[in-house]
Amino acid sequence: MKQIHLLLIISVAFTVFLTAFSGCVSDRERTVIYDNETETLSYQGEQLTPIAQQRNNAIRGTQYIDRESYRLRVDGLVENPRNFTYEEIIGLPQTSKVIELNCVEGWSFNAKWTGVRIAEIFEETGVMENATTVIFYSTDGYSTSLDKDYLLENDIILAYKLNDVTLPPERGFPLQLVAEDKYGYKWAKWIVRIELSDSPYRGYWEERGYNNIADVGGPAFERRR
Ligand SMILES: Nc1nc2c(c(=O)[nH]1)N[C@H]1C(S)=C(S)[C@@H](COP(=O)(O)O)O[C@H]1N2
Ligand SMILES: [Mo]
Repeated sequence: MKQIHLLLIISVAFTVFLTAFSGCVSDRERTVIYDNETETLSYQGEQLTPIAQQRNNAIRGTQYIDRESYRLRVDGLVENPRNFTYEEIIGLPQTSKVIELNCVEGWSFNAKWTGVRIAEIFEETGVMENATTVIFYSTDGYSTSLDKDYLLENDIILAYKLNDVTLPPERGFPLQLVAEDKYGYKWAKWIVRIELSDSPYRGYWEERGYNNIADVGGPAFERRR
């Protein structure tokens, strides 16, 4: 009877050890390959966080968007409202930069982002002078906004690649806003519409008390009447 107990304890301990150990190894050594694309783990002397170790966050889980039928609607205060196809977006001039994403929950990761500068989209659609606010809408009902000037002055990009890999569905395929120096909740994923407006706007988390400025290091919450 004693021996059976001992055997049971040993086998349980071994299983626990094996599970923990294998998870650890696969996390550290796995290079994620999606559709024959190999992940880049350093760029211009900077260490990038492997996708497998990057956390993500979404109000209603992963959205699956079809590449062929996808359209990015750009409207509001623009001369030429337009629907861009995925091919049209990736055909625009391409920019890459290494930027850290900081969630207000306290986690962060560093990645190489590749995509199109918002300025290119603005040029294509003829953004009007009086537009001040840019609103991003996603398929999960999420939305957020940023000042037009912030987007232009900082060469903010809409990314379609992450560490040189096409943005995976769980990470926002086809587009995630790379809102440099802003908290993660400004980094809209699964963007399907960009609206130019001349009045202030509060997005999903902003409406629930999060700061509309969202500067990394600044206050996460905002006192509202
Ligand atoms: N459409 C959509 N975009 C979103 C969210 C969301 O729930 N829905 N969550 C935001 C929050 S709170 C964070 S921290 C980042 C996480 O981005 P990641 O998946 O690239 O880590 O996505 C942001 N963009
Ligand atoms: Mo977040």
